[in-house]
Amino acid sequence: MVQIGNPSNWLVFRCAPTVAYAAARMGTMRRPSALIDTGRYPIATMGQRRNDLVASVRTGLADDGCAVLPGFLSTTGRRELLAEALEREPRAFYNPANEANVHLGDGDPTLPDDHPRNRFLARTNGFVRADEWDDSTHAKRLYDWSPLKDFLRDCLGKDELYVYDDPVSNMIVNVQRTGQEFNWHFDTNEFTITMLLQPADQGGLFEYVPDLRNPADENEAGVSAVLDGDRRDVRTIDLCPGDLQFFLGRFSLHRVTPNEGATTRLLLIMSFGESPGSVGSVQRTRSLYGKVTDTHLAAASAPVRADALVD
Ligand SMILES: O=C(O)CCC(=O)C(=O)O
Repeated sequence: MVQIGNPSNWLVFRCAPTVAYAAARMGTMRRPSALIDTGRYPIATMGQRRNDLVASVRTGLADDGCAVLPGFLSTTGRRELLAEALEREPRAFYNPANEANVHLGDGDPTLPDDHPRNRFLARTNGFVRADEWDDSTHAKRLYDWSPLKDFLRDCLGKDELYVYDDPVSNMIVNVQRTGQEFNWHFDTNEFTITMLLQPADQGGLFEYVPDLRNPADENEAGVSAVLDGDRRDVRTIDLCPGDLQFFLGRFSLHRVTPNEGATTRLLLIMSFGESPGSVGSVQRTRSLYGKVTDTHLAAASAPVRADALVD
């Protein structure tokens, strides 16, 4: 974590109540840079300040698999991105099954009942799909903005970074209304950035266990321990609106606790990968987003993954 400083206290205090932005749009299309507080985060300008930012994120990711840049979005960015999310939130998809395992996938009848693959936990959140945003939206323009991708690539120390190729889930909003939660799980894509647009008044906290699995080891015993309530390695973050969070969700088990307040929690998620062509599995995509495309069906026979982990 970048900004927290004191690893013995992973629960960051809840931010002051934010202005409840009206959904009214400004009617003006902003440059992507206007959505970012570039005074504080000059990500598009090469130089020492950018280098320092990159170094601080790298340290957070190396130490904890997670880093936060507080107040990354400008006031305009928070307003515009929240307005777009609020407009689409009524069309979020909720899976009536209301439960999922850590792979957000099917169980396996050949494995014991207490194997992580066969342990299903409450998952009641919804998602606004990527195809709800066309290329003219602020969120999509920011996702496709090269200086942001270049900054992320440098923060990750990668030679190249690709927008996650999944047309249904590469840029989504996690919607958690009162009482809703997102169970412990791993991600398919290697790397995600999130931007909190509207927090829960109570609850709705992001929790994670860094590096619980790695490309060579699913660490089923470690996963089972967390599911059984072992909180020794659990870290909790209470994000503020406009914060940018870097997260290596393929290896760190993570969840969002139930929203215990009256305000719907809305979080924008942008996913990236080290290799092109990776998309979610047909089962997982249908279950989470209620839809698959020809791209998912075509990729099913030869999935592109950087490792052999269960999705
Ligand atoms: O809503 C969040 O903070 C986390 C979303 C999440 O778990 C994910 O993107 O996999």
